[in-house]
Amino acid sequence: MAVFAEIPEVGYEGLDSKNPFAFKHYNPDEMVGGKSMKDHLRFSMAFWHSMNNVMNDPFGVGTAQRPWDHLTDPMQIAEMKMRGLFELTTKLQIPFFCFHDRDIAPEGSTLRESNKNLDQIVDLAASLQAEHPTKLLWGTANLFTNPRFMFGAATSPNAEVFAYAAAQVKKAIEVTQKLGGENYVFWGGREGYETLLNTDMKREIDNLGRFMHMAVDYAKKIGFTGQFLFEPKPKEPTKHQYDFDAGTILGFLRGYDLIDHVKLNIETNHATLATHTMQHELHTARINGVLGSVDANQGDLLLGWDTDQFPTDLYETTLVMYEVLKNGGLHSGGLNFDAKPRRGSFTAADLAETHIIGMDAFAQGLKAAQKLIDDGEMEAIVNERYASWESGIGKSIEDGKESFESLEAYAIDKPEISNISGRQERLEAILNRAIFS
Ligand code: XUL
Ligand code: CO
Repeated sequence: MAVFAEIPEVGYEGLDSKNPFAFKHYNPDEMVGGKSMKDHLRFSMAFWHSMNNVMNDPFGVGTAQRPWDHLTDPMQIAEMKMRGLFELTTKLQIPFFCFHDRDIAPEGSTLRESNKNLDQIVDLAASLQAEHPTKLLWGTANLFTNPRFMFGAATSPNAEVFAYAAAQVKKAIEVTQKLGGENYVFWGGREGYETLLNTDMKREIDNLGRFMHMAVDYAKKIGFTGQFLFEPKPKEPTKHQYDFDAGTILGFLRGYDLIDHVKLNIETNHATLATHTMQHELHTARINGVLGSVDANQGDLLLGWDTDQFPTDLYETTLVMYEVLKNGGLHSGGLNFDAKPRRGSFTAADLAETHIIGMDAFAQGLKAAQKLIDDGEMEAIVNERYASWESGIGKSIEDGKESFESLEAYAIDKPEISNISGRQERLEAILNRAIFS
C-alpha cells in the first residue's frame, strides 16, 4: 500500500506548466554540456528532514502532518518511513538518499540493542533497494542527540564516550557499505566547545585525529571504498565547532595526515553561518582537490541559525553549479537536500513540492552555469586579469627563477605600474544574463 498515496509521479512538463507536481526545468535526460541533467545533479533526499522532521521550533511543537502520525510502535513507524522514503524518492525521480543511523531505527538501551534495530531496518532498506531505483549517497552516525554526547563524541573529555562513538561509527560504516553507500559523512555534531575555560582543545583535536585514523583503518580492513567526507559548520549546536569551515578542515586534515582519505561535504547554510559565501567554501574545497559533495539548502541572512530552507535562490544555485562544473562534476558526491519545508508548510504535499522546487532551482542553476562556461566571457576577464603571469617577469617568478634580490634589480628603476580594471559590475551583469536569458 502506498505511503504517500496523494503524491503523483512527477515528470518534466516544461516552463508553461502550472502543475505544482511537475518539473518546469529539471528534465532528467536533457543533455547539458555533454552530460544529462540527472548525472550532473545527483539529487538526494535527507531522511532526517524529509521523513523525521516534525517541524517544531524552540517556541512551538511540530506541525508536520505525516502518513505515520497514527502509529505508536517505534519499529512500525521506522518501517513505514523507510517505505515512504523509497516511494517518494522514486515518484520525485530523486536517485539517492542519505541517513544517520538513528534516523532510520530507534535507539535501544544498549548499543547491541540499537544495532539489532538498525539491522532490521537496513534489511528492509536493502530489499526496497532491489525494487526501486533509489541508491544510497551517504550514511552517517548521529553522535549528538543522546545526552551521552553532551560534550562531543570523538572530542569528548570522557574516554568512555570516545569508545562508544567509535563502536557506533564502526557499525554505521558497515551498514553504509551494506547498502552500497558511495560516501560516508562526518559532520561534527557536538565536536567543539561551549567555553575554553573547561576545555583542553589540543587533546580534543588530537583525539579527533586518532578517531579518524581508526575510521580510515577500519574502512580499509572491511573493503569499504566509499569516499569519507567532513562537513564544515562553524557553530550550532556548540558555540565553536572544530570543523568551522573548509579552510579549518584543510588545516586539520593536513596536520593529522588525513588529506588523502577525506574530502568535504559543503552545505550552503553552514557556509553563510561562517560568514562565507557558498561559492567561497566550494571554491576553497575545489582548488585544494577536496570538493566531494554538497548539502543543498539555503539560510536566511537575517537569522543567525541554520534554517535549512529548500534552495530557491538562483544566484546561489548557479554559482554552486559553476563551481561543480569547474570541478569536473561531483564524482561520487551529489546534491543532498539537507532542507525542510517551513513550519507553516506542513502537509505531505508541501514536502513533495519543496523538493520539486529545489530540483528546478538547481536545474536552472546548472543551465545558467553551463552558459557561463560556454560563453567564456567571465573566464576571459579573469584570464586577462592574470595575464602578467603568462610571460615576462610573471612567468619567471612562477617558474621559480627569481629571488628578492633579482626582483629588486627588476623593480628598482621602473616607472609607475598600471593595473587593469577588475570589472566587477560587468561580471555581475554577465551572471545576471546567464540566469535570466
Ligand atoms: C547539521 C547537518 C547534518 C549533517 C549530517 O547542521 O547539516 O544534518 O548534514 O550529520
Ligand atoms: Co548537512
